[in-house]
Amino acid sequence: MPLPAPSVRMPSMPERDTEALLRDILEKRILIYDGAMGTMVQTYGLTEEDFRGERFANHSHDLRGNNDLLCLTRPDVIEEIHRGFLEAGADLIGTNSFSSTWIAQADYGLESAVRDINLAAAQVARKVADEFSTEERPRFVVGAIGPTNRTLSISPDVESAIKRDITFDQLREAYIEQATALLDGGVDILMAETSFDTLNIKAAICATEEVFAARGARVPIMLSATITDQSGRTLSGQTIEAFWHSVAHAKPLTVGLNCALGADLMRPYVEAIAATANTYICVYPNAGLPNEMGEYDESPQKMAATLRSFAEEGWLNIAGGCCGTRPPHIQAIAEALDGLAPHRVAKRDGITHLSGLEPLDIRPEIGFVMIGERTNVTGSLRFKRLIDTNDYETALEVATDQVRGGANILDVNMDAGLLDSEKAMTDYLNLVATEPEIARVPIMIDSSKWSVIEAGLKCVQGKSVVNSISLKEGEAAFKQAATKVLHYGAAVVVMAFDEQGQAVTVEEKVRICERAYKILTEEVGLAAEDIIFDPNILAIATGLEEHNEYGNAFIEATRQIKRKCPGVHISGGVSNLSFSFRGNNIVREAIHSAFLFHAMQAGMDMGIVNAGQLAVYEDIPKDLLEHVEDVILNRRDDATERLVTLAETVQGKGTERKNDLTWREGSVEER
Ligand code: THG
Repeated sequence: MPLPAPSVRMPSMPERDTEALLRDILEKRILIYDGAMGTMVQTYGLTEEDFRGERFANHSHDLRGNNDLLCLTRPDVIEEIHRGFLEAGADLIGTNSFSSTWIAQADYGLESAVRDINLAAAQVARKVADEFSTEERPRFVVGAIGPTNRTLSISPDVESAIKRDITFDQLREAYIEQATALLDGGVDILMAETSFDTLNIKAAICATEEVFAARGARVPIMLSATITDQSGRTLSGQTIEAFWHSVAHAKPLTVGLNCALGADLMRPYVEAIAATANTYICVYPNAGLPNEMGEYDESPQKMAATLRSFAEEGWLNIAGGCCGTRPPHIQAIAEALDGLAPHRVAKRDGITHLSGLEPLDIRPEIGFVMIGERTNVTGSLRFKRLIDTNDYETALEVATDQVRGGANILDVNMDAGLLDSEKAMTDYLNLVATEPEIARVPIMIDSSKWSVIEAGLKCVQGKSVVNSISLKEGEAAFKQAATKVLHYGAAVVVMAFDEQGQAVTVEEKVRICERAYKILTEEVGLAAEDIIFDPNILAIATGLEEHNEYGNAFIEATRQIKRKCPGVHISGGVSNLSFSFRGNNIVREAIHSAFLFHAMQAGMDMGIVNAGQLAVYEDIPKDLLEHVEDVILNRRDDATERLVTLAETVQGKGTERKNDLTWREGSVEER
C-alpha cells in the first residue's frame, strides 16, 4: 500500500524553532500532556477484524491488542482519542507508537510494518494537533518511544547472569528506524518513556543523536523513567538520581517519571528528580495503583489534587496521565494546575556526577576518590588467571573485595595478548551489572583499544568513566573518540600523551593537558567536570637518574593543571610509581601513601589504587617515611640506594583492610 508523503510542518508555527518556542512557554506556565491511549482504545470494544483491517486480513498472528497497529487499520479511532485529549486541555499529545519497534512488534510478526506504523502514528497526531493549534496556544506532537519488551541490564536466564536477549546495537538500530519514521511523519519532539532500564534509554539517546546527525536537524527530546515498586528504584536497580546522571548528557528538554505507582506514591521521586535534574520536569502518572481487576481507577479529582500539590512545591513543568487516565483526568489536571508557577530550572552545579546504581557526586567533601585497580588482567596475575580460565564468578569476588575495601569506582581492564578483550569486557560488565553490591559504584572502562572501550560502554547503565583517550594519534582521532564519549554519556580520563609521545616533564604534561582541555571544552563540548587528566605516574627509584624527578613532575604538573584547567580532576595509576619494589608490599604501600599525601595537596583528587591496601600516612614508621619521601621528592642523590638498603630490612604482607571501613568515617584530613 503506497503511503502518503510526510506531512508538511505545522502551518501555525512555520518559522520558529520548536525548542526555543517550547522553552519560552515552559518558562511561563505548566503544560499539559495527554492521557493514556490503551485505556481509551479499550472503550471502543474493537475486534480482531478492526485490528487487522484490509492490509493484515490474512496475517499469520492474532493482532487484537496490538494498539499501535490501529494507526494503520483504524486511524479514525486514534484520531478521535487524540481529539478528546486536546479538547480536554492537552498542549502536547503523544503518538500511538509506544510498541512500534521491530523488537516489540516481533511478538506479532509485524517487524516489516514498523516504519509504516510510526509514520501513520505521527501523521494522525500531527493532523489533529494542527486543527487545535493557534498562534497563542500552539499544540505539540510528541513521538512516543517505549522501552521495548527486552532489557539490556538484566539476564533473561536465571542460570546465566552474563546472558542478554538483545544487544545495545540492536536496540539502537531499532530506535533509529522508529525515530526516523516519527520525524518523517512530522512529530515536534521525541520522547523515550517508561524507561525501566537506563541502558535501553541510553541506546535510544545514541539513536536520536545519530538520526539528528543524519538529518542535519535536531528536535527536542524528553526522557521519562518509571519506578515500578516502592524500593524507589528502576527495574534495573538505579535510584532516580543515578538515572538522571546517566542521561543528563542528552540535554533533554524534560526529564521525569511516568506510569507505575500512581501520583501519590511517586511523590518522593518527583521531589528527587526536580531537586537533581537541571532541566524541565515532566510527570504523568497512572490513575493510581491497579485494583484487583488490574484496572486503574483513581478519580480525576484525586489525581489532579496530588499533581496540584506537586506543582505547589514547584516541581512541575509538564503534567499529564499514563495508564487509566481519560479526558476527564486531563481536564481536571489542566484546571488544577492552571495559573500555578512552573518549576524553575537550576543552573548546572559544576560538580562531576557519576553513577552506578547509585550516584557518585565528586564534591571536595567526599575526599580522595579511590578507583579499584585489581579488576585488571594486566595489573593482577590472579585476576588474569581467573579470566583466562573463565572463572567469572571468582573474578567477581575481586570486584566485591575492592568495593568492600573502599573503592568508589572500579577500573576494569581486559587488555591481554591472547584474550578476546571485547568479549571479556562485555561478559564481565554484564555480570557486574547483576551484582548490586558492585554495580552500586561507577565503572571505569580501561583499555588502550577503542573497540574494547566501546564494548564496555554498551554494557553500563550508569555514568561511567572512559580510561583513556589522548592526543597520541592526533587531533582528529582524539575529537572523534571524545565525541563518542559524549554520546554514551561518560566522563573521560585524558592521558598526557601527544603525537610526540608520553609527557615526562612538568612543561610537557601541562602543555598537553591544556591543549586537550581547549579542544574538549571548546570544540567537542565536553563539560570541564567530565574531564579527568592523568599526567602519568611513572616508576621511580629504578636506578636510572632520569627517573628521579618523576614524582615531583607529577605533583607540580597537577598543581599547574588544576590552576589552568578549571573544573577538571587529576588522577593517576598510583601503583605504577613503586614498580621497582615489586614483592615488597610494605615499602610499596609506604611509597603510595606518602606520594598521595603530597599529590593530594597539589590537587590530585582521584587515583587508581589497590583499595583496601593503602597504608595510613601517619602510621608509616618515621625512618621508612623519610627514606620514601627522599625518593618521591628527589631530596638527595643517594635516595634510591638508601631506600633499597632499608627495604631489605622491611618485608611483609602489607595492609589488609578489606572489611574494616571505619577509617572512612574520619574527616578528609584524618584519612
Ligand atoms: N593511568 C590510567 N590507567 C591505568 C594506569 C595509569 N590503568 C592501569 C594502571 N595504570 C593502573 N593499575 C594498576 C594495577 C596494578 C598494578 C599497577 C597499576 C600493580 N600490580 C601488581 C604488580 O604489577 O606488581 C600486580 C601484582 C599481582 O599480580 O597481584 O602494581 O597510570 N589512566
